[in-house]
Amino acid sequence: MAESSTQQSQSKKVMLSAVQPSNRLTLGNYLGALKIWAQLQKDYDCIFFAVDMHAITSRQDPEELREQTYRALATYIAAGIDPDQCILFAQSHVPAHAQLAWVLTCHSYMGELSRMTQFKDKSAKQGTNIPSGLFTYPVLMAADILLYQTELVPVGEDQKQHIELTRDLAIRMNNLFPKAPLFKVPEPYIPPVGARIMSLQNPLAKMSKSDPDVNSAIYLSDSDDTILKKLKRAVTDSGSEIVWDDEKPGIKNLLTIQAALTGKKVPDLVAGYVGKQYGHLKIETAEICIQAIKPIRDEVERLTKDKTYLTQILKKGAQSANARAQKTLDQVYKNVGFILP
Ligand code: ATP
Ligand code: LTN
Repeated sequence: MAESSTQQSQSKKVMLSAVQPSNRLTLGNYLGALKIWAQLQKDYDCIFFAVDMHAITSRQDPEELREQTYRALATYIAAGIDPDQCILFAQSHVPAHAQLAWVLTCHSYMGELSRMTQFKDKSAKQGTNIPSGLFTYPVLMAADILLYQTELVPVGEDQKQHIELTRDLAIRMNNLFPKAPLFKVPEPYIPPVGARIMSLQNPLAKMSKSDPDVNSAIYLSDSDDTILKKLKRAVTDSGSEIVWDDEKPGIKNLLTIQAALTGKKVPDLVAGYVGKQYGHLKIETAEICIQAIKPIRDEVERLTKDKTYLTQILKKGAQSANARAQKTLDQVYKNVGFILP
């Protein structure tokens, strides 16, 4: 970070968030996370990273993971995150994340971790040998957040429960060591529109970058043609009227995508579709997606080729992040009774 922005950042609240580089990012990641980060970045001291350590809770191809980590970083920048104003890095470059995670693991309970719906969903898909990292994943996420005295965490709806757990752990640790609070207690920021974009193939399930059905998600790397094809094939509902109705989750999803991308209100969008068919809605949604995604896709392609530039950003980010994280970690180590080296 430039000197002036470092000084400026000291008076601002910390906003922090992250995405797993487990595949190419989706429209859901953009609307639930990246777009919001870019909108809020000016008002906060911002920290964004790629959680490569979270990604290995499911099996990853090593070369692919490295490439997706660069790509995630490039996508942040292409989506409008300013690398001169924000700290950008890879989670594995800051050892304090794993170090604090261990201390928090020793203060978290099996019961509370067993209640995490993401663990239940993902472990159900894993079969018999469930990695224990999948179980302790939310504790690593809590460490990510608490290390930087974060006040605001912009995330999609699915992460709300993990932020609740993070708050519980922060309060528990602060109460255990009451001389001086160790951690700020963070708040989630869940966007009012676009916090839960649904799968195009099953509008009752979340759009997810690790869904094996590539037609279920729009990736930010998809060509214009692919976006159009995927939206034409999107599963819609019985009937033919375009209305906002719980009985029509497929239609609701397309209207939500339009509302989140254009800033228009759902009732205004619905009013424009009186007398029109599902086909119109699909094609117009595709056009809106293409317009939003094309510039991001082109910029990601350009940036991912420039590894020198991305490496430089990662190095600078890791330096700033390590310095800030170490301060919190030292306090925690001191409080739990470790001899500081
Ligand atoms: P995976 O399938 O690998 O678990 P994911 O697509 O669910 O990945 P994450 O890396 O877990 O994405 O999430 C990154 C951010 O994107 C989080 O803030 C998450 O809440 C948000 N997000 C993920 N999917 C959606 C979605 N369908 N709609 C809105 N926000 C989403
Ligand atoms: N668990 C999140 C990714 C994540 C995260 C974080 C988000 C890891 N650490 C810290 C916000 C803040 C997910 O799966 N979406």
